[in-house]
Amino acid sequence: MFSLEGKLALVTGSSRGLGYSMARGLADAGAAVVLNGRDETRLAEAKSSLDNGKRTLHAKAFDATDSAEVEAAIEDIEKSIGPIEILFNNAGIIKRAPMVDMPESDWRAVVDANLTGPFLVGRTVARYMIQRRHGKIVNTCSLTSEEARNTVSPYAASKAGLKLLTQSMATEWAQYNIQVNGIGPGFFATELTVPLQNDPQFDGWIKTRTPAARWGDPDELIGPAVFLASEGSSFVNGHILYVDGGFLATM
Ligand code: GCO
Repeated sequence: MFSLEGKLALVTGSSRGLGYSMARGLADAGAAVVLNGRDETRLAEAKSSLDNGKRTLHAKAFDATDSAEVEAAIEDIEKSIGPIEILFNNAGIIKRAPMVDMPESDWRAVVDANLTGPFLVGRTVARYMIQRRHGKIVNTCSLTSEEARNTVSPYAASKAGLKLLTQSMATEWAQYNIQVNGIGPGFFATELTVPLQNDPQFDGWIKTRTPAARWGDPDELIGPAVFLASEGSSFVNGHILYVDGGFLATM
């Protein structure tokens, strides 16, 4: 029930980081995977690095926040590659600054990437999934879907919004046999968190605040991602699956 053989998955923001790891895991579970990013060169490098001769990989560069690009890209994937049966809305950015110093442009860019993008890509793909009465959508949420943290206000506000967008999608699309859920990574060692990993005080806080007493390894997201993408979660709707070493389980 956890095989993804014969399925086509689109993973936005999969040139690097958690999206890259989840894309690799979905491919190893049998899915054909369409990688996505805004930078063609970086996307081609990611596809090449993942290509081990056994994985079925495609690449489609588009900006998930641009509705015209999204609609054209999804139509092209559906026509030239195949029906998108699994969507991971993973693309996202972060800007860190105290709210009183946060440039408005940074606020708008983060909310656009982390909330408007999943809305645009999600509802465009859902139009095709609804016709087929089948689909799986997974939105990359965050610990900040539940709790705030200093200096990441637009990220937290957008990820909290993404939790309720996930529940909204589940509410409207479950009747069409589309399961929409979120995956909530805790603190993982990726490019996005390098400044935090390199901060001895923050690194020490993570290791004491997290019951597992360590940062997550991106490969540890793969099992939960495959579960949410597979028929094993056919009656799971609107759930945010936190993969956080126990961070949210404790005060
Ligand atoms: C931060 C991190 C976030 C966290 C994530 C945990 O600055 O807080 O970059 O991306 O890792 O929110 O769920």
